[in-house]
Amino acid sequence: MAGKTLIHKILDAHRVSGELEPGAEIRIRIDQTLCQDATGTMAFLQLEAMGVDRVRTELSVQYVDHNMSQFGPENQNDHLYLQSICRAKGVLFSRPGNGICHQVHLERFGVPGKTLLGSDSHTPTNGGIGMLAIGAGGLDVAVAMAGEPFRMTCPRVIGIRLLGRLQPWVAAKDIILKVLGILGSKGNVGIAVEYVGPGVASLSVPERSTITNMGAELGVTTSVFPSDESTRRFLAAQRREGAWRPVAADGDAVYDRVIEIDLDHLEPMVACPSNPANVKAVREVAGIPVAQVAIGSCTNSSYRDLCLVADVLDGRLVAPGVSLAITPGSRQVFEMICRDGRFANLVSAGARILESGCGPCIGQGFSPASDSVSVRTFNRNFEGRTGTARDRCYLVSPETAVATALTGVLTDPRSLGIEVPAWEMPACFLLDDRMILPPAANGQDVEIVRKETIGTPPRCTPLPDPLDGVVLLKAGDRITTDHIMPAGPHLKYRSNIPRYAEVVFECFNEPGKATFAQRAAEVRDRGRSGVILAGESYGQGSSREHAAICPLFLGVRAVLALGIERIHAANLVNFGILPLLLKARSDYDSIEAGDVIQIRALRDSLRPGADIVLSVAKPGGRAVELTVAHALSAEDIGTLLRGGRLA
Ligand code: MIC
Ligand code: SF4
Repeated sequence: MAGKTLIHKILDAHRVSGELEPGAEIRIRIDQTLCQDATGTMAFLQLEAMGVDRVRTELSVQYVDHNMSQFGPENQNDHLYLQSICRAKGVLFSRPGNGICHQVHLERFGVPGKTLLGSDSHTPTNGGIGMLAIGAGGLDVAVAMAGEPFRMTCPRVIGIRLLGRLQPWVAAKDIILKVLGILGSKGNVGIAVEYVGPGVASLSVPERSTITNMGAELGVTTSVFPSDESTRRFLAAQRREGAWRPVAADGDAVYDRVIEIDLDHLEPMVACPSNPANVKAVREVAGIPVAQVAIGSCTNSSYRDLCLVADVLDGRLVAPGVSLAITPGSRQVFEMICRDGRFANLVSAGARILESGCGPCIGQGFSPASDSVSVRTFNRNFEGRTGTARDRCYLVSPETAVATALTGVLTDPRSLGIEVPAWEMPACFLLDDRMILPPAANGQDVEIVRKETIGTPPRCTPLPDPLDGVVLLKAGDRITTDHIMPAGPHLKYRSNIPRYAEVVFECFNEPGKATFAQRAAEVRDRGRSGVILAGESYGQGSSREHAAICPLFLGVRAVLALGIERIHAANLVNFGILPLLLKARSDYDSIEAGDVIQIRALRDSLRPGADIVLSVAKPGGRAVELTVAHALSAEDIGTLLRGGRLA
């Protein structure tokens, strides 16, 4: 029998049911969970609704990193609710200021060979330490906290074989950008990625985590590095050597596909507007004038990254046309650059230091000027995510970002003509876990702080049968969850569904016309369902389940698309929205907004693996039949018919 990939080995060790066959449905035990505040409030409201007294995982951590701008009371109302509910339910609470969930988890909690489920799509960051880390909707994480296994499709595994060694000024970010250029950001559902080969050893854990972090943009289930000597060194420097153990694929593991990347010949790469897979070599687009540079996010704000940036800026000044912002990934990173003097170099060079959190990555400030170029070390450059409409955002490594900040134009750092600063992993990071609060020994007596902006989880109603729906919107390809449910200034309404639902598909609203939300509510109030029509790769990006909850609140009960991304498809099922797959582009072309969709005898026709027939009618016209597919299991179908998982 052929050997196993590392991913299949960890899955096998955690398998509760199902066959370890790519494509098969399996259930796995979840050792650890993480939540962040923007998804966590709803996850804990759901945990409460399930009547769970105490979480049953080995470790669950709640972070506060997203909603920290605090315009109005909503953000801190969420923080206080989370702090109290974590105390009651047995969850560690990482206070605001302690850093970005993925970075802090890597530093303080990640364990090679264990499973981690997180209510954030970049949870696979901890794959850099050899964990099987998966992003999911908040409800799935709440169910895992309750001790239930996680249901998933056993993935096919692609092996990325790294050869050689990164050359000066070429970074881990360039590796993942290269992979994104090869695999693209759509159509990778049911796949996971594993890094192998002689080039792996030379990469430190922070570098590996940059790569696994941005695996989320491939749309794959997860990305994993083996745990080796470099992992041991990182854990030892975090004074967690006891958590280390070697994990790796079998020597004769068979991969679904192997992609080789020769690090010796890799060059600085850039993802051009407005998709992370729109990748070119920096040299091909160098010279574009840049108005702002942002360095940070869970992709690139480790101590290693900020040391490099500070050392390059030492004694220099940011170009006059550029505003440079830096968000340290964690309090550990922030405090270390303060104490080693690098903070002063950054300030003296004119950098604007923001607090340790997501910040500009999720449109919480630092939006670029109109018609200007923003260069960021982040992971997503979806249109408008910066908070500026029709933005032009380029994603690069910290090396390219700092070179650009100095010259004022997009710059290949090799052309700076200076030597790349040397860096070594410290023997010991600065350790101080006082900002991580333990839960109460007895949760019963904890008073839950529930201010007026904390709402309730959505109400579940069975899927209507027959389903009689109106196509509310014909959207194109690659609709992201940022298109469906914008963040930026609206992020603070995550605990208030009626208010947040007002901005569903806001980017498609036209001045002077009824908004999507108004049209949907009108159809809902006439007793009909809403239907969304979309092209390929619907629901890319964030794990936010609000991209299902808020449309549901507006009466949406079906999505018809050429393809739906993994986390979003699961969220749709969890909240009772039927995800249907069109068979051909010509089917997509034949349907328009305003058409009426009907499925008779829905309950009888929804069967695993069986197509279903819809009727589509133009307003006032004759109905034609259309056959569509779905990827629903028997359990999904039961969940949908009942009206979602909470039901
Ligand atoms: C993101 O990067 O888009 C987010 C904000 O972290 C999301 C989670 C959310 O929408 O709250 C994600 O990646 O899942
Ligand atoms: Fe935060 Fe950005 Fe990372 Fe999402 S991608 S967790 S918003 S830093």
